[in-house]
Amino acid sequence: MDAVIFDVDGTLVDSERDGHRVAFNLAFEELGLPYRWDIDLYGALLEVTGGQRRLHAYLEGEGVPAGERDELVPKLHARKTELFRELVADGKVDPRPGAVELLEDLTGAGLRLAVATTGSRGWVEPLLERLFAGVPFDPVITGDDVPARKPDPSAYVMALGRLGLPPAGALAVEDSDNGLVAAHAAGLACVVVFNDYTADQELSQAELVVAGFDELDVATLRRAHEQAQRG
Ligand code: XBP
Ligand code: MG
Repeated sequence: MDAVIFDVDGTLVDSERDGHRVAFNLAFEELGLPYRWDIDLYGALLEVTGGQRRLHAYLEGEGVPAGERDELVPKLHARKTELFRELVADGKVDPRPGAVELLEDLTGAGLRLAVATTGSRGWVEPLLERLFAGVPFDPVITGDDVPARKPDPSAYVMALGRLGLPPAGALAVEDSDNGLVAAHAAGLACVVVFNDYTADQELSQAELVVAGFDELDVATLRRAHEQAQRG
């Protein structure tokens, strides 16, 4: 194992319920739209990855015609991205407990770190700079860099390409069923650190499933990776 590739939303950071969801709602309000996503509804909407795809799917369900959606979604999403950046800058989004320590230990052990997220580069970069300053993520692959969002494997395939590694040379760390499917489809072993939104998802195919980073260290990740290689 030469590298560990991390998902961001729900994995490195608790960003969905009190971050993205809040930003989507503020954007609805600012644009004079009646929609509001409560905590439970947002959990269901998370099955569609990528903010723009999520907005399209929801607005279609609300009966908004395709032409109107095509106009509304980019506007809403651009404003939502700005609002989410403000929430991050205001300290409203935190790393998951133990994430920073694990990243430091992995770097100390000589492992390379990368990011593969379906989120947008407009907020991913400032978030990493603010919450994970000094962590040498390289590459950082975002949803803007790839043709399709998770569960499509393209973010992971691109990360491996940029690392110059075969799938057996790396491990993915994810929080969700969509992320797990994406990692496996790229040929990567995958450890899942679930959260409140993803605890009941189908995660049994993961090499290891844990509730938090306090259950993970460098040796545990190496073991999960080795077991996967032995099949
Ligand atoms: C995360 C997402 C993202 C965020 C919002 O999925 O689906 O869309 O919810 O970010 P994953 P954007 O953790 O599997 O990468 O609005 O920038 O898309
Ligand atoms: Mg995630």
